[in-house]
Amino acid sequence: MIRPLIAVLNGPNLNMLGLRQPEIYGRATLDDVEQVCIQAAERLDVAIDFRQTNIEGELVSWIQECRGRARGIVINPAAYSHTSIALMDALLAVGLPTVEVHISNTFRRESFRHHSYVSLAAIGVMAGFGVRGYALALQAITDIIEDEDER
Ligand code: CA2
Repeated sequence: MIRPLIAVLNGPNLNMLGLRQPEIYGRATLDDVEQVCIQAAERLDVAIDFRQTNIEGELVSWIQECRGRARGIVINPAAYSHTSIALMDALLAVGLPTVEVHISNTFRRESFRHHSYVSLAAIGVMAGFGVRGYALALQAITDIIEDEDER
């Protein structure tokens, strides 16, 4: 059996994780986040394609490339969550089950972080669980893929 592919996409400044602001984002680096995802994927028997970019258009292209290739998307759009209609439109266009992840609890922070355009295209949001939110999101997407395959 071919393992279903889940894209794990990360937005701007997440390459700085672990280097600054540990009181908000913890001490894990982006490499550590990738390891969390690799271990979760092995446990769940899915494949992942883990990426990070600081460029909004690159995220849009990566989301579009998921069409016909991936079964689901886990995305931490970082600050683009709060600004990007383009990301929301791309996710709605591909129509894949999507879980939005935020390492911090955005609802306990500044009010401009309380709104996410991306949430309008997501099945659900994991916010505030630290980097383990990525593993929880992969679990949720895998459950959804299994439900789709049983239908
Ligand atoms: O909590 C999250 O995962 C966020 O998506 C992180 C974004 C922020 O804009 C969102 O509101 C919530 C920030 C990305 C990481 O930025 C860093 C900045 C300095 C040091 C380390 C990371």
